[in-house]
Amino acid sequence: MKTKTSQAPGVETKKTYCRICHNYCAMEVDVLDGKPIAVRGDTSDPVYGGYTCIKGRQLPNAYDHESRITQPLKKLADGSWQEISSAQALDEIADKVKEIIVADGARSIATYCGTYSFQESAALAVSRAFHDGIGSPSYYTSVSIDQPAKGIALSRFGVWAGGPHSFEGADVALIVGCNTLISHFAPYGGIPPFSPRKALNRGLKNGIKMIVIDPRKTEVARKAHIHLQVRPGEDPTLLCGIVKVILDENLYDAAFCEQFVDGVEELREAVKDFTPEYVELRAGVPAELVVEAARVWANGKQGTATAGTGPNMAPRGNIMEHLLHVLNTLCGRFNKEGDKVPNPGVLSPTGNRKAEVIAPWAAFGKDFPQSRIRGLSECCGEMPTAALNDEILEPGEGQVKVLFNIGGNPMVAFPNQHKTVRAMKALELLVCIDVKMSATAVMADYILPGKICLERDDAPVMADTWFDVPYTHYAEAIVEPNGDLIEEWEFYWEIAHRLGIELNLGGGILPMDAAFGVATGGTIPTDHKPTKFEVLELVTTGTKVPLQEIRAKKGGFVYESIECIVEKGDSTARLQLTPSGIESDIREIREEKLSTTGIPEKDGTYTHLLTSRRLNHVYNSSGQQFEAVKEKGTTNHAHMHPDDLLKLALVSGDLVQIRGPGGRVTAVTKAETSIQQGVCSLAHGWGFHPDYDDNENVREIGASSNRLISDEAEYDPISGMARQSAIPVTITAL
Ligand SMILES: Nc1nc2c(c(=O)[nH]1)N[C@H]1C(S)=C(S)[C@@H](COP(=O)(O)OP(=O)(O)OC[C@H]3O[C@@H](n4cnc5c(=O)[nH]c(N)nc54)[C@H](O)[C@@H]3O)O[C@H]1N2
Ligand SMILES: Nc1nc2c(c(=O)[nH]1)N[C@H]1C(S)=C(S)[C@@H](COP(=O)(O)OP(=O)(O)OC[C@H]3O[C@@H](n4cnc5c(=O)[nH]c(N)nc54)[C@H](O)[C@@H]3O)O[C@H]1N2
Ligand code: SF4
Ligand SMILES: [Mo]
Repeated sequence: MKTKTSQAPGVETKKTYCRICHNYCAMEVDVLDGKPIAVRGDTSDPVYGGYTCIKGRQLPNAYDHESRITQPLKKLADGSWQEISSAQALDEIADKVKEIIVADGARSIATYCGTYSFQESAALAVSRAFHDGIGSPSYYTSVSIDQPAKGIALSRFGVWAGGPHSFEGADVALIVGCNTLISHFAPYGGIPPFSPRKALNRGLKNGIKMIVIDPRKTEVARKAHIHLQVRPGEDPTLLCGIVKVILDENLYDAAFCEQFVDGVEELREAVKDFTPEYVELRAGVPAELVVEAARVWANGKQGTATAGTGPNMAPRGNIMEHLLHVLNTLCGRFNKEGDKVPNPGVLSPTGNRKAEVIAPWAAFGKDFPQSRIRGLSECCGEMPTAALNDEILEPGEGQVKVLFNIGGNPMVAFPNQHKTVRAMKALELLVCIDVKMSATAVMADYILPGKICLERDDAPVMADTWFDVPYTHYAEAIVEPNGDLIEEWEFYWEIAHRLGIELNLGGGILPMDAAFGVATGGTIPTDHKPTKFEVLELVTTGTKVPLQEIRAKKGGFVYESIECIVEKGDSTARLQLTPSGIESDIREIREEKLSTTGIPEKDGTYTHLLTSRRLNHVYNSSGQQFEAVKEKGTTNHAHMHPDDLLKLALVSGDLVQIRGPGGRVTAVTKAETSIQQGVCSLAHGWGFHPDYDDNENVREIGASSNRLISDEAEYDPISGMARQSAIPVTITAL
């Protein structure tokens, strides 16, 4: 590997990218004796230009922090932990899996891929192949408790093959509940997250008009031309109102709709009663601002309407995402014939883009594997995570008995924490791949220590088309593994090997070594365990540049030679503004009974709507253990308007009890003028679990928002997702 020698003797500087979050910032790491001693942003990187955040800068610390698990742990009958070798752990796990498949069938073996499965770039493909190999549909990821509406909406709406407009060069952007300056999350067309403040400021300098819909004056909202401070959960109402103005005032691209779109008149009929006055009453946004936002949005030429987690987690996320497609489509915000696609992807298969519609497709329902819970089914290729607890607890054929929790933390991430406790306890085998003793790992039968990113090879497979330019980066392992560690893909390979199951990655079958025995039909090479590079070659088959060449670059690189111009299309498929179910869903919103202050009566009585948010210094439940992070805060504050605190005779720092549909927690308050009265904003991923935390230690470990949430009281009928934002709660002083 090409390295630069710095002044200190023995120290080598190596290039990599951070995988603490999905932003994949390019970094330089100083390595001494196989250990990382310092990290900094790689200022020579063409996309990131040296950008990093506090979380990524903890990487040297993460390598040998006292909280790190470096040896596999097995729970003994008395509840204590025994250190064992990974070979022994894998043998025992495989034996148990075999036994349970014979007794109960393959469906009883489940995987939950959490956020760190998305950072190890082979984890998703290999775990999926394992499930296909054993024939178990019990495959779950965090997507279905994050923004499942994104996939659902596309499957019903259809997709414009030329792709959406990007933020770069746009003159308008409509951003709904997404705070990229903190989260580095940016769905298509949102603020480029790679150095987000710079990108946003550049856009503003070029005259972009930002319309931000968020109950909170967020870091992004502070930069907005128009901030619509919506009542949590009322985005569908507000977006219907905006659509109505655009249709009434003929501000839409009639020619584009004529050629490629069905349902304009049906949509006009569906939203006709969402007058600006109705929107004002219900969503709390002044009528004139609704009209102004619609005009500013529709009068732009380039720009995309996108949403983040907030409105996706509030009720009716599917309609909300659908309405964003409606807005983009009505205004023709797509790359058309002859337009340049800024980044068609480097690791993605070669292919031209056409000016045409990819027809809607079936993604859920009766033709897919059925959940045994609440009438749900597999949705967009995975089972609904919000129903996993019940799949574990509900006896009968198909009951989940084994859970592989891969880089996730169900105890704080799943809705209804009390039920999650019961479910995790009920499992016959819980295996966690983690780096620390998380609230879920503490309940495991085996904990397998994962590698941190500096210890492994990866390529940014998931982010391939997120970049603004054809950029990619192959990161090689640059430090020695600090213990008897395992990668996520490798876990599945090891278990498959012991079960005699082949792993088919689409791009080909993963090699197995000689001990595997007879290969099926002689198709599997039986001479070696694959290297990560070989696995990634199969994960990314069809790259526009050979992976070998990308690896040889050492560092991030823009492949200027990859050009993509949208070609003339030939499909007759059309985008669907009102696919089956949408009109009645919209009508149902309008028919809901409201109180005189515009609040839906079905929500009953409550004092606040609790909303989700992200904090800069932590990544969900990751990072809390580091000293530099602790200095930023050791709890997730319940942010409330100062007048709301005053009404409870409280000040910032006092304790409150929050009661929700799923349970109660104690939280530490913090006054925030940027929040409306009646709203409480609380980050998730904090607290431990009910057997361990109480009112006494909330200042040290925070409060779990999922203890407040019920997976049964209100959930999406397609994805099963619980109401995870805009939750009616009652807050009292303690
Ligand atoms: N109420 C409520 N619930 C929510 C949300 C919300 O906003 N509100 N958000 C939802 C969303 S968007 C998501 S994505 C999910 C998140 O759901 P999860 O992914 O289940 O939760 P995390 O807290 O991200 O868990 C990450 C785990 O990975 C471990 N880890 C850290 N580094 C590594 C590593 O390098 N390798 C491995 N193998 N493990 C590592 C951490 O210690 C931690 O235990 O939660 C969802 N749940
Ligand atoms: N620093 C940091 N970065 C992270 C994470 C983290 O924990 N910390 N988590 C990562 C994960 S898993 C994900 S999925 C992404 C998420 O990325 P984002 O979606 O950008 O997440 P947030 O920053 O929580 O922004 C969501 C916004 O929605 C608003 N909101 C809440 N309820 C509603 C509502 O009903 N309507 C509207 N319009 N807005 C609402 C909140 O006030 C908040 O500003 O971030 C990722 N990045
Ligand atoms: S934003 Fe921070 S945590 Fe995310 S990749 Fe960049 S440095 Fe790492
Ligand atoms: Mo997420």
